Amino acid sequence: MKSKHDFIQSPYYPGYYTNYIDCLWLITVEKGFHIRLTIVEFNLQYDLKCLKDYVELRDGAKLTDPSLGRFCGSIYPAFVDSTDNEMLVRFRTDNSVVKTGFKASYTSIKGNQLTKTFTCVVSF
Ligand SMILES: [Ca+2]
Repeated sequence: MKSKHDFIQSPYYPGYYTNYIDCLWLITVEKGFHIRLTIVEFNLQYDLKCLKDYVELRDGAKLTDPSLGRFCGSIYPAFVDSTDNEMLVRFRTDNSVVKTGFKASYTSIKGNQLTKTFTCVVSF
């Protein structure tokens, strides 16, 4: 069984990654748990549609599973949660311009712990 807390990072991190990378990480946690991926550092080549260098997260084990987002440049969410107990992370780079890449941690969360409640009251 995998540990419940671990890191993934781009090749050579914190050094510069290389061109023509296509990395896949399949994160699996115990059934009945979800995955929360938290990005710690993120510095990729930027382009408007994230077609050059990018990290894309899939809500499942396959590249055809729904995307949880594609990120590049230095714009990324605080964390991303999977629906079930698998998440596929893909890191691709094109043929030019390299940066320091990314580091992310993930943890498993019991189903009902993902539920968030939020209340906001504005008084004048
Ligand atoms: Ca590039």
